[in-house]
Amino acid sequence: MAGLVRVAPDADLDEVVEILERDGGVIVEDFVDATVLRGLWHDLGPSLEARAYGDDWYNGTRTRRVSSVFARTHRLTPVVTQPLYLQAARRIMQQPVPVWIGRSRVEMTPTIQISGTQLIQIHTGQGKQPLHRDDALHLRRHPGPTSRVQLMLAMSDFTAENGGTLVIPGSHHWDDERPPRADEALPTEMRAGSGLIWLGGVYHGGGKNITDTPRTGLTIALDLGNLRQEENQYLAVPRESVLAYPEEVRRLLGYDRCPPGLGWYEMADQYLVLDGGVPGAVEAPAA
Ligand SMILES: O=C(O)CCC(=O)C(=O)O
Repeated sequence: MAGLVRVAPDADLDEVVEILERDGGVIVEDFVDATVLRGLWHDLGPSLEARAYGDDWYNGTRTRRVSSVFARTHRLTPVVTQPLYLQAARRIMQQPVPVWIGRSRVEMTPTIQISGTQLIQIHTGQGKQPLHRDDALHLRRHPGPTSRVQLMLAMSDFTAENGGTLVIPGSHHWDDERPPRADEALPTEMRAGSGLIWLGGVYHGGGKNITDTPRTGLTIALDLGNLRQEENQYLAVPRESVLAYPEEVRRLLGYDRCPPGLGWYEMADQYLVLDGGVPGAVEAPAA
């Protein structure tokens, strides 16, 4: 089976969407530049160093994981808004849905949102993670519409030997009766700064690290806005960290109303909470 296609960061969006829909994944070389990568290591490296290994077979007992990533660094705008990632996610997931309101037929387009975020550092001796589909979180049936488009940014080089993410290209087309086999999965090999984008229905998993250096990746999932976030961003990212990001990212963090009307607060768009407050919002009763 052929490995995933590699594209340049300025590749044509139509072409990338076509590859993603066909193969379920794509590797974007030089997804971010060296300055962005250095900044991320500066902010996030210490949290990884301080973190103990996981203690279960799924998350790995020689793997360090750190979440709440948008609270730990304010340098993620160029990552989550990288045009091939964000625009491909929008094109694939933001499909209009027809809705009747009385005798009017209205097309409603869902939002998308940041769902799970994690730094994943696979150390020497970590074995393969079981292959899985991340949209299992949404209890999706397959094949079917995509509810997640995910990124793995290589914070260090990814190789076949150090645990580069294992992916089964095309497996998002399989039905729910076909289990993944280890010999169908291919390792993702990419330089630090490159990114793997894949669809939620694709079987994948962390690889085995038989080298003497860790492999570090930063993963961000974009999900349909009408689903529950995997990681609760309202708890994970304090208001001051949300405000450190531009409007587009704030909305992606969950401060956006998904049509026709999910997530409102005091019957208003929840974004107003960040933008001067919501008129008439409840105040705590006096003690
Ligand atoms: O670390 C990786 O390469 C993939 C990890 C993964 O798929 C997971 O933890 O669910």
